[in-house]
Amino acid sequence: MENIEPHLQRQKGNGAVERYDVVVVGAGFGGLYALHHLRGMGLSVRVFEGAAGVGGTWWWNRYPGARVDFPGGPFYCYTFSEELVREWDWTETQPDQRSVLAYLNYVADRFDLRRDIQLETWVTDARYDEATQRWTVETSTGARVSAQFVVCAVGSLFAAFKPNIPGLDDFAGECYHTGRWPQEQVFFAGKRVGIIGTGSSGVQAIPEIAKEAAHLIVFQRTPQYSIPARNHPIDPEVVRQARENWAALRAKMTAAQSGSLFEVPERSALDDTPEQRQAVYEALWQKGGLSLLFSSYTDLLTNKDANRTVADFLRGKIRAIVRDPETARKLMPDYYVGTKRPLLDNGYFETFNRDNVTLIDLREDPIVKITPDGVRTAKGEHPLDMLVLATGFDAISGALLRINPKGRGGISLKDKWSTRFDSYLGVTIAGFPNFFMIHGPGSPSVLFNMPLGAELQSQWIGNCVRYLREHGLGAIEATPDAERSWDAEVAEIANRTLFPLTDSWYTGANIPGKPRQFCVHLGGPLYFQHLAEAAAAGFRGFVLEKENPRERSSSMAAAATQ
Ligand code: NA7
Repeated sequence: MENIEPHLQRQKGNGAVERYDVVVVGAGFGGLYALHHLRGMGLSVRVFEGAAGVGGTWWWNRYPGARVDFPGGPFYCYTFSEELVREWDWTETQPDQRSVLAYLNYVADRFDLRRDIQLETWVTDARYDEATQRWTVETSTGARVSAQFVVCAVGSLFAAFKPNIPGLDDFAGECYHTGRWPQEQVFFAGKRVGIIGTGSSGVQAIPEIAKEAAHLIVFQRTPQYSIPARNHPIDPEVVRQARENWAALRAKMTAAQSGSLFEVPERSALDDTPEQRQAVYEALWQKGGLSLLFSSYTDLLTNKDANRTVADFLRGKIRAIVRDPETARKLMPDYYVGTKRPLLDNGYFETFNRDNVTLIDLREDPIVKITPDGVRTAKGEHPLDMLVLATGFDAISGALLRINPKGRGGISLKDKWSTRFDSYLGVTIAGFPNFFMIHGPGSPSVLFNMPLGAELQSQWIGNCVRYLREHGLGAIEATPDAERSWDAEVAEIANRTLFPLTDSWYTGANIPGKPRQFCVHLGGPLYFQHLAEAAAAGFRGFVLEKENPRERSSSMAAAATQ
């Protein structure tokens, strides 16, 4: 398998230092919009992207079956441009990876973004200099640039996690990680394939691989609930109405808990009789998608008894679909539904009825080691031609830590975040002036409509830069007090839910040795209200420094007039 951390390979170079107002790291949904928005303010912006193309997560995750698992089509895309909404024709309710990547490439061309994006360039280091109030950013190509601001749009699900299973590097067959899927087509036909991992990626990939492979062995550590995606062609009438009412729909999405247009339920699951609940769950199961969790009852994620009702329903579905009772038993999940990333599938449980698919329950039959020929579990050998690692990511904080920026006094992010992933507003970090995150720890990130969330955060960052420029300020930095109370709020909201009770990548439990902390702000619109209020109060919770006169930016006047 190729090195899954190529961005850690440094190259030396001695070129001249170029100066920008802003360096953006990453050219996915977040980075592309940050470039468009900040450049539109008259700022000079340089984007560094390690991949050979734009797209971020959608560039890397090209494994078979990869699809949007949120309400898709015109609702999982940029919202800022009505023209763009009118121009781009989504064809399916759950667009596949190719469609999303094609869309992002269209956006890059449509808004002339490519001229400011440098591809195949990993940011290897970033250091803040207090005297100049600027960051020096180093890259894998040897280019070193200076910028007043750094916007890290590196993605919540970028740092692919390769588990430390004995012998993994000795495997002699083909080996791929779903989050680092090769550009070239991968052929499964006639091959004995093994897949480790049954999260969103595994559950999407397994039915597709099973259709082609001679035999597929699924190595499952934690059984999962999954809901049929029921992907289908988009109703043109839905698209027409969305286009006609875009401003109102955008406002509605922005004000919604998840950033999308789910109907909001009004009843507790415990207000209904078992028969009524069954009817509600069955109707939403037939409809497909996340409505079963988001539009059925108010308290599935806050009340254990309510959650058990939907867990029982979903376990019943597994029993009904999977013909072999022993396989169905192994597939039976037992955590609180929704507290791991909810899964949408296209025939996942049905796949276990195929003759060419075997399920190994690693809780009963753990992996002992990987050999050159396959996987050895406690109960036997499993010869393989190909091994797929669907083992997830060092999520939310992992990609930022791989850059490991050095802030005030040279403090590294690894030191700062050695025990807790503290942030203020999920966008800034005390000790790291003029440094911003899109979808950072402490923001709604993966539990809000991500393109929309990235737009709203980028706009806030733009307002912040404009404020500094208009007031002759050179640096902004969160205070430790503001950070402490922000973290307390994130934890307090999470503790009203069942999320912290489950081991998941939301809590960091999937990465050995990672500090446990629920890193998602679950406030939805409350979060964006906090952002607006902090800005309206003159950037409350921040220390604002006067601009060093020698560092006055050439584009200051342009930015101030926007
Ligand atoms: P996930 O959801 O983190 O899933 C990773 C899976 O890999 C999960 O089933 C893990 O089991 C399993 N895993 C991880 N390490 C091991 C080891 N050492 N042995 C066996 N099994 C292991 O990542 P995904 O890529 O599926 O999902 C991320 C997606 O979320 C993203 O692509 C979006 O679609 C949304 P565990 O549950 O930890 O027991």
